Amino acid sequence: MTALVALGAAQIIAAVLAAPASAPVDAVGAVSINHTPAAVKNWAITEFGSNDKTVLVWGIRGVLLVCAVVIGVLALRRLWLGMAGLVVFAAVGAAAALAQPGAAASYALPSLVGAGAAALALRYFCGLASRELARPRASWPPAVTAPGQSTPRRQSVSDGPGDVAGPAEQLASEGGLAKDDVSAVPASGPVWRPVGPEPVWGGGSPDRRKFLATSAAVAAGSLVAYGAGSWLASSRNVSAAERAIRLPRPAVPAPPLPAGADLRIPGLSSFITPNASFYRVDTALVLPEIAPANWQLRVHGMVRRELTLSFDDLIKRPLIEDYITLCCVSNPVGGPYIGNAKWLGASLRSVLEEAGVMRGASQLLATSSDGFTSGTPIETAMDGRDSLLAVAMNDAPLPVAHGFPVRQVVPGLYGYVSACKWLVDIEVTTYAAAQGYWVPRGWSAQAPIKTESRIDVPSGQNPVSVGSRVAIAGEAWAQHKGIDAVEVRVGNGPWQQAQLAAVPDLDTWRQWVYWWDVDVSPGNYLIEARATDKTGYTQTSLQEPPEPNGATGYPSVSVNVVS
Ligand SMILES: Nc1nc2c(c(=O)[nH]1)N[C@H]1C(S)=C(S)[C@@H](COP(=O)(O)O)O[C@H]1N2
Ligand SMILES: [Mo]
Repeated sequence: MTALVALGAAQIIAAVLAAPASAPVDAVGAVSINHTPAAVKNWAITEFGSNDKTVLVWGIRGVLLVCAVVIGVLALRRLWLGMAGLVVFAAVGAAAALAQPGAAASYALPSLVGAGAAALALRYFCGLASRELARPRASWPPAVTAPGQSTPRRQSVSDGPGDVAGPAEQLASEGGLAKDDVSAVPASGPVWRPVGPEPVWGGGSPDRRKFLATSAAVAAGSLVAYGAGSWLASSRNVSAAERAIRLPRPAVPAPPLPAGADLRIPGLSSFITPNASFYRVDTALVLPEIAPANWQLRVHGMVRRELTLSFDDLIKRPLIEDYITLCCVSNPVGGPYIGNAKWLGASLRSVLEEAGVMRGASQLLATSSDGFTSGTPIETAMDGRDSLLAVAMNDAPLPVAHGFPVRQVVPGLYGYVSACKWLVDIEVTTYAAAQGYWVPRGWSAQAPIKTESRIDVPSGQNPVSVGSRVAIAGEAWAQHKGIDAVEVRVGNGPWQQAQLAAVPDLDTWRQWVYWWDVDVSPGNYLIEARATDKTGYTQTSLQEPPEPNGATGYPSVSVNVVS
């Protein structure tokens, strides 16, 4: 109960402050993301993918609930013990909020007000409960609820879609909590009827009824506050500003998309990845919402002339459009953290030339509004490839999740060293002087994308028949080098040349297909692929994990051949 009151009050304050990052759950989440050991974080990204944050937020709410039970039990013994627990709580929430990038002193407010409200609730409920405790014992222990009976109900409540299920589940567990609190109190009359779904507040003393009624009212009020707070925060977003943007025509349009770029084989990923299904990897629990009117990019450090660009300044520059395949270093062999889009943006090189990079500088340290940093080799950013300060993705303004209003995109480098989203600052520096976010966490300071391939079909789910013709197809990539060949082998048979699809330029992945006439005897077969890039390098068979600079090994799929 106390937890609900605290969260409800805190969320409202966070919304009023228009600083979602100051809400305790999100702040604690953000801090835990930044302090999670890299191994755990990598595991979370691989296990839960883009759902890793949902899991984290629910984890924090779970921990909060457990702590609330402890505080409640303590408070029943000694009120000051419970209060002390709340103080610790408020301190953790406030400290986490204050640690957010750009935090003002007011960021501590949601946690403090939340804890204050919780303290009032705690005192009130303890008063009621202790009066109840003083009552004479009747039948103890009371009839027990069959464990299986209330549980299914809770689960069915939590089965709904994320946000709707959230508070409802909390209410359900909170109901359980209140029940447990009260069950510790010897009660008179029939308390626990052996039925799950019906509420237990039937008989009992007036105090008891008052307790339960007030609990229900406070719980409902807190949930409404929590919901309203979350809604307020999300309604103050930048979607209107995003819709209002009119994108200028590119000075350098993308090369025409060749007719055969998409092989259109069922099960094969499309050549262009739609924005809605583009993978997302970042450390942001609350997506930064930056209105273009408030956006600025500062370019400083080892430059002759410091620059500050507004959004208008940026899109008035000649814009370049290009197809570029973005890839995450955490992508395992055969994995999903890769996507191809048509980007539009200002030339990063031209901005750097205007600033005048000083001799000796080696690294561009890009910083996002939420404090993430990526370190890009200056040499790569300036060697003539389409390094972009991107404002659009597939003919639409950047989605907020992909860095609105401006992000960096550099073909040929993994995202963590090149693709800073919500970009606000570029410092020209050296590798000796500064490290990007992931470098002290065990990842390489420099990370060019490795020449790799993926098999999309067959998926291996269904058997294939002897005598049939099966498409073995996928993608291969070696951004800014280009793919020269893909080979496929079945079982331990000879490597066979796959057919390559057309590509607009060297910066994208390339589809391929090998038509397999299934002429083997029934059984299980391992299909493997390997790519060769235009420098003549063939991807290695050596299996390496993503850490520290990208997974290697042949992609493979096991198929069952039947007669
Ligand atoms: N601000 C910010 N930018 C970021 C990251 C981040 O955590 N924060 N992650 C990087 C990583 S690791 C990758 S792989 C790409 C992913 O870009 P996407 O989410 O648009 O696919 O963004 C990069 N840019
Ligand atoms: Mo990444």
